[in-house]
Amino acid sequence: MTKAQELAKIFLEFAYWHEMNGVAFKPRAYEISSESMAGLGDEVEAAWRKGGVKALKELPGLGQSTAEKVDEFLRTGHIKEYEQMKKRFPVDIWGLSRIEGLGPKHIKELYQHLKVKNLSDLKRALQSGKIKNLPRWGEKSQDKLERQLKLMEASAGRQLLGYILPAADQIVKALSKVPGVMHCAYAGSIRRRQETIGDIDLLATSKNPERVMDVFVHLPQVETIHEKGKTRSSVRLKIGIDADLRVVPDKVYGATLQYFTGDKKHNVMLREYALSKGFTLNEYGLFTLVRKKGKHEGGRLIVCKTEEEIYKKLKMDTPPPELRVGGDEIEAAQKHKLPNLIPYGSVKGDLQVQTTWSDGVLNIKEMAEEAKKRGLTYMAVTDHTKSLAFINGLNEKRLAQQGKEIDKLNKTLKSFTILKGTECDIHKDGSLDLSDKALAKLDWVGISIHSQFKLSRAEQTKRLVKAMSNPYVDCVFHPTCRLIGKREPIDLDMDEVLAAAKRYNVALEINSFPERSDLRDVHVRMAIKAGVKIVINSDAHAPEHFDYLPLGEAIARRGWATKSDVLNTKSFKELMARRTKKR
Ligand code: DGT
Ligand code: CA
Ligand code: CA
Ligand code: ZN
Repeated sequence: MTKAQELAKIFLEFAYWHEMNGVAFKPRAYEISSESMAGLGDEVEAAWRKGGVKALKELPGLGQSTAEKVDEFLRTGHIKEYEQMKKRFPVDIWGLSRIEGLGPKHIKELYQHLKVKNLSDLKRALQSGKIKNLPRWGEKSQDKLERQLKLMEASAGRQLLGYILPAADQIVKALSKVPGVMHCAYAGSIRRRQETIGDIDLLATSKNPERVMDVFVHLPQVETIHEKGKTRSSVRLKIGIDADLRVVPDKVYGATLQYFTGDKKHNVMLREYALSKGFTLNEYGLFTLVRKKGKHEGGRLIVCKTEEEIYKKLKMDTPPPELRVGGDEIEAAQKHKLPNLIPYGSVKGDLQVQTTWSDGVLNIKEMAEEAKKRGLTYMAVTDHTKSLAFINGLNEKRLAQQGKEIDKLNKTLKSFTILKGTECDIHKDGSLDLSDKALAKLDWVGISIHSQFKLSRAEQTKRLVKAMSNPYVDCVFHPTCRLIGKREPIDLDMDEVLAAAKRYNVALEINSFPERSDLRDVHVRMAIKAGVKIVINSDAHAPEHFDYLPLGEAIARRGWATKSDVLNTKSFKELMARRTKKR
């Protein structure tokens, strides 16, 4: 764990601890500090080095007492108050809290009654069937806990793209600087921007491979060395994932990059196709096929320094890595019918942003400034609504007050526009959490489900379609409500949802938040075929979350989306002009 990650863990444990003890306000404040530490990463220590407690207090999500704790931790490696808490309650709150639905009260009860301190104790308690006999728990809670634990374990060992990509970028940057290195890149599932990553596959070309290997295994990100060789090394990174590096001669770089980018199915299909064209393709390169005694064998190497040269030799276009899944991309590449994918950096405005009006860490003005700093030209403020009382969701009155604040801000901001929006909660019966009158005054209405995830497919679909039929709705946020490793998607008839989206002119969101990644790539492709527009949002609750937008663009690309399929690639004016909704 990095120091920032450790602080994120400590603050979350404090939040749970205070919640268990019925302390008011502190839990949420600590939770915000925790999220902020995780988001800021190395910036925390950098700020502290520059200006101590005072500089820490300037960071989003930190106050006097939390800033002092960060200072104590960075100075001494410990926090006294935390250690005292751990003595009184020696439970791995962090580990247990990763199970969706297991809140502070549950963790406390499991410890008090069954001495559950960590995940393996919990598994044992589940197997013994003791949990269902606890007061207020019962069969249903026990089943639910079992399901959630399985879901978490299924994703164990794989990590979210959003957390791995920055580390991979850093490593490629560091290795590219090593003298003698000509090319360096990551391949594998990261290059294809898959939603989760098993391991990091790195490639480099160099006249001096040993020097590259030396630098690689001694990078500050490395925890342990599994293996160090002349052309291949493998390490474990501190962020809990393995990374492999292969160093190859420059003349086979194209072939090696192609091979290790995969995916496996794409490679198998491509090799079959190559054979039919009189070539053989493997990780060492593209070779002409020669016939010896009736058998095919690899012959002369065809030098391909780039991937494009390989695909070109095979008389096809190069599918962007995001499309390489072993589906119809190879046929499309042969027919020169690959889509012109939406370029990274195309999103001009973020249409889902939370502020301190509900559960965000910055106020409207600060979020707008942060968005602008990142090159965006507009954003919609979409705080939650009153059904979500525990995070201070807005009622009609507060929404109107917020609108006035936004009007004032818009007068002062230059070349940036704030839209008055909402993330309006959808009730069980498909009605919305705000009155039509309130919705009519907004520029941007997003709706989303935050409860009743287990309804049958028919009921859930009916609920969402009814909500979409409200004339003021612009977009469905995180449509399937999935949380990777934590919550299964809700059961929807996607064809029916898409037909309704088309009928009511409602866009569907790609939520770029790493654990959401919702819609998924396959849904995006279905949506585009159905003529439904897509919106790519960060769902920012803190400024650094704006940096997730390229992850959403990656999902759009994996779903074959072009720029014109995505509404918020348009300027603010074009976006407003295109909307047909009456206001
Ligand atoms: P991951 O690591 O599970 O997230 O997924 P990948 O796709 O990065 O898979 P990985 O690391 O096992 O292998 C990297 C690439 O190497 C893979 O995408 C394609 C290529 N590759 C690995 N094994 C084979 C194989 O048996 N046959 C072929 N054709 N390609 C392979
Ligand atoms: Ca991999
Ligand atoms: Ca690998
Ligand atoms: Zn939401």
